[in-house]
Order: sequence, then structure tokens, then C-alpha cells
Amino acid sequence: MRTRRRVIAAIIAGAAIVSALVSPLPASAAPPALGMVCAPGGPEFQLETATGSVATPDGNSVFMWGYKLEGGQFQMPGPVLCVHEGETVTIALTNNAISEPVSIVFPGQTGVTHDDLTPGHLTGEADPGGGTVTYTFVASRPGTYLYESGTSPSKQVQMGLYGTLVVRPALGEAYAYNDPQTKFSAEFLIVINEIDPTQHRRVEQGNPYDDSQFDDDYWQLNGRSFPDTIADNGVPWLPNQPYGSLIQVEPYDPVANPYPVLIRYINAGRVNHPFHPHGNHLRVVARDGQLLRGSDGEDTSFEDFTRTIGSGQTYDLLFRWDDVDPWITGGEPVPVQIPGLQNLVFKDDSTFYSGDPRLGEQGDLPVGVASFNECGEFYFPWHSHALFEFTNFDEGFGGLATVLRVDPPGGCP
Ligand SMILES: [Cu+2]
Repeated sequence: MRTRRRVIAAIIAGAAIVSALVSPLPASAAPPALGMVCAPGGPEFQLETATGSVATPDGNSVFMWGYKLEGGQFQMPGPVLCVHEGETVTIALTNNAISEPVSIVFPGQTGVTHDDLTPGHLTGEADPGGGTVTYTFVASRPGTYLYESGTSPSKQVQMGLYGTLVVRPALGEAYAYNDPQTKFSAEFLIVINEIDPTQHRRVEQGNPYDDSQFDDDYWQLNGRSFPDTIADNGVPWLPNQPYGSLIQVEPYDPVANPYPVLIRYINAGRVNHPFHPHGNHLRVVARDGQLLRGSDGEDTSFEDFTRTIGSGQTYDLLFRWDDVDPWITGGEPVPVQIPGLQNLVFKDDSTFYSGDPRLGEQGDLPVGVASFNECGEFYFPWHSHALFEFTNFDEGFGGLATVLRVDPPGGCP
């Protein structure tokens, strides 16, 4: 095990680094508001361990362990490492923050080597007090992958030592795999985990934890619980949770918008999670970084509604919105039948009608009336079908949920 303190380098570079790396992107580039955000620097990454906390929507905070970019700010989950097929990837890990050895394993990658000479371990480890280890592999297979601690994973992965590795195919950055059918117009990442706050508190206090007593109370998408999941990437009130999960699409159009969006699902947790959008199905094109193909090479992708993402699994899915009931622009008269009483549902002070969505009229809102509907866009839930996970510590709605936003053709003006 090599131990290398980087005090001198840190002192020299400290002032510059602090301002440059407080976000996962270079200071010169604001993160895109929505969608997956790749960390800078690939295919060579310098990661460090870190401790910190994540905010939950019910006003709590949970102590976490994590991987962060060297000199950067603590973040959950770890940085999204994007590389290209065929590149030699090196990932150096320095352990300044965690008082036990830590490591990284790369499920789905082959030929991973490391420079830790300690025998008998599954993978190379970085010792506490500034120990380092460097992993090297050739990114030979495009796809969506998890990276996570290979050391005491039921503790360390649960504490937050995980992140996403994306290998882009040789065909190009607009494709999920080396197949023209996997071309996409935008990509979204959904990394799922669950938290037992008791475990995190006991680890923070240095106390033992009985793993058989695991009892999850918080569930996260990209390190946030709903409704924080639908806030933009990099919002200032979630400084340690930079990644949002809102999925935004426009209707399919053979000319103006011919390609679906790519959804990358990853389950970094220990529990399987069933997850689904409302409003339309998804097409499952890959599992665990493997394009779905039969023995003769035939396309075995399939349409799917609820996808149960097993612990440690990844899926790549294409999502397309078909505008079967087109937007009406310019206030044309809408031939709407007034619904009969038998088609209405009454609950509390509200009336629900499952018929034509164009009911109502456009106009200026009265003074004092607010609306989150900016341009006639649609919103659908996208959530865990295990409804107890659709909560924050037993209070609904929360947890494993985000929102699908369908904008009118051409976007929201
Ligand atoms: Cu549902």
C-alpha cells in the first residue's frame, strides 16, 4: 500500500482549486439545468474520499461518505465519469477523509488493474490518512455502469461510496451503443439508493451497526429525495446534491424531433426498486451495459412500463412522447362535450374529469394567482411503484419520485 500525503501540493494549489472546483464542472461552464452532467477531466480522474451531509425535504440531514473530485466539494452521488470506448481510463483515489481502507470496483469492466501490492483483496485499497490507489482499464464496452466501493460494501456503498461510469460508443456521443437505433436527443441519469438513517448516525458516531437491522427511511434519485429531485442541477440550496432528475421531452416529430431521450437507470442500493413513468412506456435497450440482442443478433429490446431495477443493475431505456392529442395554438375553438355527471369524480373541493385535456380557456392569470404551468406543458409522475418508497420518512409524497415534463413542440417559449 502506498501512502502519499499531498500537503505541499495542496498548499500550493489550494487557493486556485477552491474556487475552480466547488462544482463538478469547470468554473467557466455552468451546468446544464437538466440532464446528465459529466465530470471534467476524463479519461483520467483524481478522486478523493469525503464526508458530508445530504439534505432531505423534511428538514433532516443525513451524514454520508462519498467520492469527490480532488480538491472539489463533497457531493452525492460521486462524480459522473464519462469516457469513450477504447480509451485507457485511470482513476486515482486518495483517502483523506475515511478512517478505514476504501476502494473502488468497476462492475462490467474487464482487465482492471491497480497499483496496490497488498495481497488477498478483491481490489486495491486506499488506506486512511492519505493512502492512494490508482485503477487502470481500457473502456472496451460502451454502456452505463456503476462504480462503487469493494470494501465492506454493505456499509461503505450504503454510506454513499458509489457513482456512475458512462462509456460512450465509438459510433458517437449521440448514441448509447454502437447501434444506430440507440441515437438519442438528450440523456438523463437516474441513480437510486436507499438510506437507513440509524446506520448513518451510528457510523458517524463510530459505533457498530447490526446489518440485519437495516431499515430504510429515505430513498434518493441522484442523491436527492422528492421533491428536491425536480430542482435543477446545481441549485444553491442543495450544495452537496448537484444532480437533478427531472426529465423533459418534446413530442415526437419525424422531422423536427425524431429521436427519443435516453434514460440511464442505476440501482446503487441493496434493495430492488420498481420504477415507472406515467403517460407512456419505455423501450428497454440494454441491461448491465449489454445491448439487448438475441443469439442471431436480432433486436430483443422491448417496451416496458414498470422496470424493476435489481440491486447493482443498470438499464438503458429510450423514451419517446407521441402527441396523440395535439396542442391547440392560437385559441381555436375546441369542440369539447360538457362531461356528464357519471364521468366526473369529486374529492374534497376538487372535480376530476378524465376526458379531453383541453378543457378550460387561456388568458391572463388574475393578480395574486400563481401557476407552475408556463406554456401548456404536461407533467407526469415518474416514481417507485413500491409506494412506501414514495415517501420521506413515512410522509408522502417524497423519496423515489421525479417528474416527466412534456413541452409543446418547439419548447416552452
Ligand atoms: Cu405510478
